[in-house]
Amino acid sequence: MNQSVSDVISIKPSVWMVPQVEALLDLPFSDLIHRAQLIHRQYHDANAVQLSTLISVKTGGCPEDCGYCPQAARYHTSVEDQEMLSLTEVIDTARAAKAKGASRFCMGAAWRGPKQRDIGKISEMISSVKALGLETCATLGMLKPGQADQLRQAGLDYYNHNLDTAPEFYGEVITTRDYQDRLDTLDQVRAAGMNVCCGGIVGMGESRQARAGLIAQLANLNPYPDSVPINNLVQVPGTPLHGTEALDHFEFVRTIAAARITMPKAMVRLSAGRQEMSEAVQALCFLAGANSIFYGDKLLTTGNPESQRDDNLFQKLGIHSI
Ligand code: SAM
Ligand code: DTB
Ligand code: SF4
Repeated sequence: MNQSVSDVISIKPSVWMVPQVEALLDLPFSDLIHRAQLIHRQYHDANAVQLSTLISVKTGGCPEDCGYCPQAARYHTSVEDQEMLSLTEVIDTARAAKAKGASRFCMGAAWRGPKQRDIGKISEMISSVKALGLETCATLGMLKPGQADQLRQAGLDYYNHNLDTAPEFYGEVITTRDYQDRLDTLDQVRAAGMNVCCGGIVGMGESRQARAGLIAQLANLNPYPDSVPINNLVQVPGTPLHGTEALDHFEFVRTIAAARITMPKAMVRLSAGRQEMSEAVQALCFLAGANSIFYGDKLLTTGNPESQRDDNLFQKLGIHSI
């Protein structure tokens, strides 16, 4: 082993500097996967993958300008706006997800943040889903003071709010809210006693250094997130990022491995973009330490592998769901 590889392998910093994460991403692929596997097996059942099902409870018409997002009102995509779903629709979908084996149900809304009048309806959804025996998660945008506590009281277990990318690349993607806004929402979620689900998107034209920057930001949150979704950009016609050069899949796998190494106890979620990945690439992601997926044939507005295909893949790989 050469000097730089052994240096990287021996480091377990409490604060991750961007060059240290970049050094991980630069490792020979097999060394990186080996390192990720060692950590993964120390903290997790290497053959267990957690299943979360998503539902979009309010779709499209969002005032924000996230360059990847088909739900932003200002971009002309094929997504049709949909006002808030009824409580019954949400409960029926959650019941079906549980029957198929999902353990967590995540409700997403295309908002900059919830208005106070929305919180009541969302709270009913959360408590009804929780009553089915599912873990609850919501992703509703930025939270105002007090809202995290209300969601927690309704029974919310996880709040998803992504940093999306490295600070230096962020302005290329989103201008209507800044990085600090996101960090503030995460602080409120943590202070309310909820689990933090926070990750990002790769394949948006960022550099490897920027991917390292994202991972370092996540790993340096104190404490680091309980759940870390790594999304590969789903390119949607009409969004500014449509047409971006696709990220090489090995680079995606490397990003998963870096997340696993820097955030050993977190659930690392192989998130958006699975429909464009072969089974072999997904297997590499599990090998690199991914231990959670979105399960069900739809993400929020875009496609996801059918659950039967995931069941088959798990069977081939000897993976059991949790
Ligand atoms: N509107 C809320 C917000 O942005 O905070 C919650 C929903 S938003 C759709 C949740 C996350 O989905 C985004 O932060 C982003 O990371 C991810 N996402 C959205 N569109 C995506 C796409 N086309 N490809 C990959 N990930 C995407
Ligand atoms: C996350 O990080 N990825 C999920 C979930 N959190 C809410 C959303 C992916 C959305 C992909 C594009 C769409 O389906 O609209
Ligand atoms: Fe709106 Fe969320 Fe899409 Fe950004 S990611 S445009 S905030 S729905």
